[in-house]
Amino acid sequence: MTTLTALLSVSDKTGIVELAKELNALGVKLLSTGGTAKLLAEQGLPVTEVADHTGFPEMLDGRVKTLHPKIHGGLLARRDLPEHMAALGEHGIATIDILCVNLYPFEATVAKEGCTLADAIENIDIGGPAMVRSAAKNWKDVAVLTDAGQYAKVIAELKQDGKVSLPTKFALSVAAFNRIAQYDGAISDYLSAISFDEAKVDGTPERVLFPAQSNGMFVKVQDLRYGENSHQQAALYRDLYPAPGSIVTGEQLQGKELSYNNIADADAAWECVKQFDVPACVIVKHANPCGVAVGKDGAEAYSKAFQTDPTSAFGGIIALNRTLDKAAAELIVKQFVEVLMAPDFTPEALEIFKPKTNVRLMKIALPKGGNTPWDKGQNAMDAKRIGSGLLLQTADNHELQLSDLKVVTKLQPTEQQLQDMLFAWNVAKFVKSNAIVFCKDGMTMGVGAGQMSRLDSARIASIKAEHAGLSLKGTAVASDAFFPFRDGLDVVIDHGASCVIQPGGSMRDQEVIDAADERGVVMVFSGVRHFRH
Ligand code: 93A
Repeated sequence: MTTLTALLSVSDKTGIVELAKELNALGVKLLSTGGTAKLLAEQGLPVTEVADHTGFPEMLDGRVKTLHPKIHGGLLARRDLPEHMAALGEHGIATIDILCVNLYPFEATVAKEGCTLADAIENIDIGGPAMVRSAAKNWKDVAVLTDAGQYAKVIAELKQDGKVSLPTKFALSVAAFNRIAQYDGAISDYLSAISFDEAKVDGTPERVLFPAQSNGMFVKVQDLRYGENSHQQAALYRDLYPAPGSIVTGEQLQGKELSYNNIADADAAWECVKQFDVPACVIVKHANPCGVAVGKDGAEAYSKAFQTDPTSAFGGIIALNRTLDKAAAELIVKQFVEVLMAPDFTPEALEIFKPKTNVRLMKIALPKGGNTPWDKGQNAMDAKRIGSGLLLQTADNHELQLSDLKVVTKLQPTEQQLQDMLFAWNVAKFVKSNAIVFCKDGMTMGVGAGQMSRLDSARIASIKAEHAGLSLKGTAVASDAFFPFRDGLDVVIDHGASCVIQPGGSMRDQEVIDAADERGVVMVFSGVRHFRH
C-alpha cells in the first residue's frame, strides 16, 4: 500500500488526537497547522508542520497558513490523469489523501453577547473552507472530514480495506459542501443583519430587523415520513440557535415517529400552554385548541380542558406546563392521545404510559424567562410562504395587561369577570380566525374557530358548548377581532355570556356598545387584534 498523507487543521480539537493516533498506527503521514501540530506533537505523534512542508511560514497572524500550491495542488490533482500527476512531480508536490478540517468558530463567536464586528471578521475562516472545497471537489481521491462524528467510520474503513470507499468519500464531500454553505450562510446572514456605522467599525454593531438579504439559517433535524398529506414530502428544520422552550428543543421519550401534522399541532399546543404561569393544559386538534384550562395542578387543568370538547379531544395533542405526575397520567391515559408534552415526567407517569407504545411523549423545557422573545422561547419573526414569495412579519408576541383594558359599557366588570376575560383573550390568541372563545373559571367552555364569518364562529362556539353539556351562563367571551355588527354579540349573549372582550375599532363600535348596554353585559376593549390565519 502506498503511504497516505493526511492534513489535519482544526479549531475544535475534539477527537483529533485519537484520530491522529489511529492514522499514525495505520502508517498515514501527518501534516498539520500550528496549533493542531503542536497538540499532536505534545502527544508524541510524528507530525510535519504545514509551514515546513510548503517551505513557507505561516504569516499575517495566521491569515495565510495553508493557502499554498503545495497544499491545494496536493488536494486537487486527479490521480487518474497522468498530466496532473506529472505536474505534481514537476513542482515537487505530494498528494494529500485525507483532509480533516473544522473551521474558525464564526457562528459561536457572533452568538456571543457584545461580539464586535472586528471579532466576527477575525473569525471568518478562509484557508479552511478553501481546503475543504478543494478536497470535496476532488472527492474521488480525497476523503474530507469536517465533523468529529465522521472520524470513526473513516478509521474503520481504513483499517478494513486500507482505503476509504467511494460511497463514503462522496457522502463526506456532500457533507463538506453542506458545511461550507452553512458557514457562508452564517457569515452572510450576520453581515446582512447589521447596520454599518463608521463609528462602530470595530465596535459592537446594531442589528437590523429585516435585513435586505437573508439566507435564513436553518439546520435540518430530520426527514419526515411525509408532509401534511401522504403524497407530499417533508422534513423538519430548526433555527441554528433555537430558543430554549421552543418545540424543536424537545426530546421524544417514547412513541411512534412524529409526523408533520403532529409537529405542527404540538407547536400550537406548546406555544399556547407555555404562556401560563399557573398549571395549565392545552388540547389541540387540527391546529386549534379544543380545550384549554388552568387548575391547581396538571390533573385538574387537564380534566377541565378535556371537558370543553371531549369529542374533539379524541386523538388530540396535549401539552402541560408542569411535570406530568401520576395523578395527571392516570387521567390522560384513559383517552386516545397522539402526543403528550410536558417539561418533565415523573417515573410513575412514565410507567403508566409505558404500555401505550404508540403515544409520543415529548419532554420540552419551559423558556428560561426574561424580556426578549428568545428568552421567552418565542420567535422574533414569523414567515408565510406565498406563490414565489415569502411574507415576513414580527411575530405576534403581544401580551395584554389588565391595565390595557378599557371598559366601554355602563356596567363595570367584577374581578372574576376580568380574570375570565383575560384568560379567554389569551386562548383566543391561539385560535384561528375568526375566533370566538367562551370561558369561565379558568376553563374554555366553547371554542369557535376558523370560520369566514364571526357570526358563524359565535354560533359554532355556542353549539359546541351545548354538545359538551356545558352551561354558558355567566361566561366571558373573547373575540380575536372586532364585531363588525351586533349580530355576533347577540348570539353569545343569547347563550349566556355576561362579559365580552374584543379589540374595538369597528365603524359600528357604538352600535355594538349600545347592544351590550341594552342587554346588560360588560364589554371591554383590548385595543389589539389577534388575527391568526
Ligand atoms: O486564517 S485562515 O483563514 N488561513 C489559512 O490559511 C488557514 N488554514 C487553516 N485559517 C486557516 N485554517 C484554519 O485554522 C482551519 O480551518 C482551522 O480552523 C484552524 C486550525 O488552526 P491551528 O491548527 O493553528 O489551531
